[in-house]
Amino acid sequence: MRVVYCAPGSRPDPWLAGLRAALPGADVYDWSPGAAPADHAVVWAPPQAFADEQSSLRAVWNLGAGVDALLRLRWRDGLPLVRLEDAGMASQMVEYVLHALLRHYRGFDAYERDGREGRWLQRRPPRRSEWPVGVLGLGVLGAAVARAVAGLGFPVHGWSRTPRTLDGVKTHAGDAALGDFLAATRVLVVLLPLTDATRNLLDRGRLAQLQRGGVVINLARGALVVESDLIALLDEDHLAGATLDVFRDEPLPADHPLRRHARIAITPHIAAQTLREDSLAQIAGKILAFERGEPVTGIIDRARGY
Ligand code: NDP
Ligand code: OXD
Repeated sequence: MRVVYCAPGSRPDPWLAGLRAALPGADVYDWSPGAAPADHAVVWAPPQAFADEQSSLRAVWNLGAGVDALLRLRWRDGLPLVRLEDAGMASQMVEYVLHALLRHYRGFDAYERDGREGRWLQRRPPRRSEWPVGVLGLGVLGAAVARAVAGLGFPVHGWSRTPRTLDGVKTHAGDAALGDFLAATRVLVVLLPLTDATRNLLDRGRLAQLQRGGVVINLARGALVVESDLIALLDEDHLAGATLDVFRDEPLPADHPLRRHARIAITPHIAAQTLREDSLAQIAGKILAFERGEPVTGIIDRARGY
């Protein structure tokens, strides 16, 4: 079995070594134009030339949960494209959201500013009942986050395309339910895939439906949010803050307005990083199952876009 690796910008050696260890006997190599045709590809954001050249692939294994970059390429009809499912990302996402949520809810930014500026000021303690959290996307990552936040005693709402049931979470499904979901939400956690249906979903009209004093935590993809609308609603004091891990332009340019806004905290797309050992173990296990003719989970529905 031949396995080609293609993740431009990454250092291939540890990934190739990991794949060789996880798939003993496989011929594993890094892709460059003209490389031998492989049976399986392990990729992150490969170029179109890769998809064009590798015409014998039986499946493509994405080194991430999001497949928007993969779906921008033209692939052979019917070729299975498979994404990572959790692989150590759900617990990272939970940590990130709990940190961001508690920081906004407890007003730690204001206390840190007071500390630096010489003030000693005790504000009224917040009530969790006044800080309902809405999780957009109740998939592998969103469901883990919704459960963790509900476990802390916050009211939690969740939105998905099809109906979902989660203990401790009031769930909403489909476009018709989005308005009620937003109106019930003060802290919005975005964990939707970027698809034709979700691009620019959070524009001025929708963000304005969040409760006054709302907070946006976007961990999914930058293009889900209209950034200029988010900034306008922060400047108008409808929204109180935002924590953003993902952006339309990545790396975020050094002079970008999102970096300079006093109420926006940013991180460089690290909310849940791909863990080499966990992801290669998952992918190798699925490749072996696939080769035995067994069903594998995580195959993308190309028409749906995730
Ligand atoms: P899943 O595919 O498991 O879950 C997607 C969820 O979004 C599902 O609940 C799905 O609904 C819902 N959804 C999709 N389209 C719509 C729609 N049009 N309307 C309403 N709901 C919709 O994805 P994951 O949880 O694994 O990952 C989510 C995203 O997180 C990834 O696509 C990626 O962009 C991002 N990500 C970011 C990382 C970071 O470090 N910042 C790291 C990893 C992922 P349904 O349940 O009905 O199918
Ligand atoms: C992913 C990501 O989709 O890292 O896995 O954003």
